[in-house]
Amino acid sequence: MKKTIFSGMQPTGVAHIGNYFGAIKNWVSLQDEYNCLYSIVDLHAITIRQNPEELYQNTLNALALYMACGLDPDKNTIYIQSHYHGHAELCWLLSCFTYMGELGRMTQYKDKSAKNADNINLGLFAYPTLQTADILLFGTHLVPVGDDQKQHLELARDIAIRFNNIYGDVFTVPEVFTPKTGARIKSLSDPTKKMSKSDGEANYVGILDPADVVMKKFKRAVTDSDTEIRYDPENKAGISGLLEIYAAACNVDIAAAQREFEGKQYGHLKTTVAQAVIDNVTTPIQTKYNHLIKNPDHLANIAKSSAEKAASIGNPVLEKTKKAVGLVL
Ligand code: AQP
Repeated sequence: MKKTIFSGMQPTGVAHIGNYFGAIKNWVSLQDEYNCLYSIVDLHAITIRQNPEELYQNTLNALALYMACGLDPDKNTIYIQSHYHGHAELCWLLSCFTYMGELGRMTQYKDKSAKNADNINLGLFAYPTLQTADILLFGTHLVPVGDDQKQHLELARDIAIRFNNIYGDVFTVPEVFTPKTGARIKSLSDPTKKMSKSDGEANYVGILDPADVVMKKFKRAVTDSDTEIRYDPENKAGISGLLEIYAAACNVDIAAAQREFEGKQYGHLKTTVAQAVIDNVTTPIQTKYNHLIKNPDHLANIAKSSAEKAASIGNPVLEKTKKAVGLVL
């Protein structure tokens, strides 16, 4: 029996190379070895106010993007989270086993509530409980995510263990998988922070950015006033961030990336990293994406049949959970 993977991405804007290196690229590499569910987590996206037309379009586009990145819909269950009610239902059950104190300690909640001070809603606070439900619903063994999600994954494990301690072996306790290179791709405008969709255009390179835009963004990347190309995240965050992107784009380790740029100038580093991203990531993905997006009926069919498949895997776990707490089925 293959083990199960669950992971997801929010359809908030177009995915960036951080989402790709931190998550999607690894999803692709794990798709043969595991039974994989990859979701477009639209219910998570609405914890921040979204433009409805944009959310709608971004959700459909994300499906094409997942496939353009190399996810095979015949091997993986690629679906839209809100198409399967099990997520919201299990979230409610698990919210009765999540403490306010633990949710209040989540770094993402603190960051996002600071950025959206006029809309600190219950959904934003409970986001990690919904994420826990997403994962536990499918008996997930492994969750491939970027570094920023590690804290949420620890909470998911705590909730699963807490529930199992009361009711017996209901949930599989998931493990987190983060890649050696690319687990936290840095912002180009503030390399002390992670690259993020919601921090402004200049900070991220979108997977669908045209080549000239990718080049321009890298040329403007914030570095330092020194001249040495050396991997030193503490003191040279910008240069180290660029070396990480290069290593992830070329599938080499950081030491090899650093050796390649010894004695070279910052300008050379920036354009070489940009070209590696264009050649190895954005251009090949865009070619496939532009083809897939022309056939919305095909995408809709995949979304529908995948949601049915997700339900067939999730429903038995949902029932087991309801039964455990004493709900009448
Ligand atoms: N900078 C990053 N480096 C590596 N991995 C990253 N991920 C996100 N940013 C980086 C990983 O991408 C997956 C999907 O993330 P998400 O869309 O669910 O939400 P997020 O983590 O909140 O991503 P953003 O870009 O920062 O979106 P906004 O700005 O909308 O909140 C996850 O596995 C994540 O770890």
